[in-house]
Amino acid sequence: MASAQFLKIGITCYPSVGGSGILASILGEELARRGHEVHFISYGRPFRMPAEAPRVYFHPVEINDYELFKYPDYTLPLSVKMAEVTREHGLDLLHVHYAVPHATAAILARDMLPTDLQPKVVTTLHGTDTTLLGRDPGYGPAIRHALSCSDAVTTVSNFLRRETIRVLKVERPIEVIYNFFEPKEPKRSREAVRKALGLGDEVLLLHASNLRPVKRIDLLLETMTKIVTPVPFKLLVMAGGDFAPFLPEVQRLGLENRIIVRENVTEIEDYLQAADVGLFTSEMESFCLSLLEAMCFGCPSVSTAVGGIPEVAVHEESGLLYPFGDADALAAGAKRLIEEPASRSRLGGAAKARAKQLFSADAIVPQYEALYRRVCGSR
Ligand code: GMT
Repeated sequence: MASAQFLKIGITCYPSVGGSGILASILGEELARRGHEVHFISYGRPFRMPAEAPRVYFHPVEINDYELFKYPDYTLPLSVKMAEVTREHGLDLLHVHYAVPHATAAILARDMLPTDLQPKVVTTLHGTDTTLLGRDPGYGPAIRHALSCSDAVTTVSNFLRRETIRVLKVERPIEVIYNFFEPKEPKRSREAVRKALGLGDEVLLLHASNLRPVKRIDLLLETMTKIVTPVPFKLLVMAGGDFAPFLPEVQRLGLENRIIVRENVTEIEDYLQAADVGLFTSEMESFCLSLLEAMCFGCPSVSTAVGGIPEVAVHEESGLLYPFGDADALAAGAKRLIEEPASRSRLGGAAKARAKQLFSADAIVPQYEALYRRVCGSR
């Protein structure tokens, strides 16, 4: 068990490209930087987990594909690994990101251990664990149970807190701790990156997402077809996944010369600094980490005003927000920012200041530390 000042923290998340895994990775990195010991427990090394940082460890979960099982099981081996790591390293708490199946596994791990070794369990909901799976009768009751057995539950926006109470009928307290982003120094200059992308003086729009259906790439492409301006512009899609399935539609719409795709980029800062305007067309976002990442580089976004997005950027102040599905309005907003460098710089400057004030590591990580210390009580 850790000293009162520094804690031993297990973090479980999905290691693949996705907002919850990214947030969990950067949180782990920041906690270790502040002196805590951080143990990532997952089936793979989280995508943005720091390579060789002090006080950061990774414990892989082995998954067996027993013949008897039609579907491989992850929840039980995960819970066994969580219990094992807790016992061996004296973890104070398990912080799980995304409820399914991580919160259930953590509760089980805690129950497997003798009372004096039991870790506290903190569950952070990120979005579709409430907005999609929470509504599924095959998952909802299990999520609700895991939340009621957690020592603390957080959501990444007020929107998601309200939805969790409404959808899952949760009666226990839920704390909102916003996502954060701490940009690293870009490795290349803006000019070098733009040159490598084949750009001249085009205004560069940026869309970054994992391309899941909720991101509504169809609406993104439709919006692109509606931006009519004499100012040259292109769209860079930073795809967390395979963009190939969208290429036929890109061609059908005649957008092949307007769109540049980069898949599974790790040095995102290089590209963020090269972008001028973000473009996000999701039908649901509990927060939208990609929008925040753009804000950190003074890049204002044109976005749908869904879910928690209005808590991240404020319309006409630090971004432009329009109703979901309104491709005409989104295109008009993008056209305005393409044509008006002064508006870009005003909204971008405010976006950067807002990101620093509300969504930086210094603003957010102490909130998690305070929560951990509270649930760990006198430890
Ligand atoms: O992609 C993920 O890892 C999780 C995903 C989801 O669907 O739950 O993303 C959510 O978590 C991100 C980090 O907190 C948020 O920025 C995203 O807005 C949120 N996605 C949705 O709500 C659709």
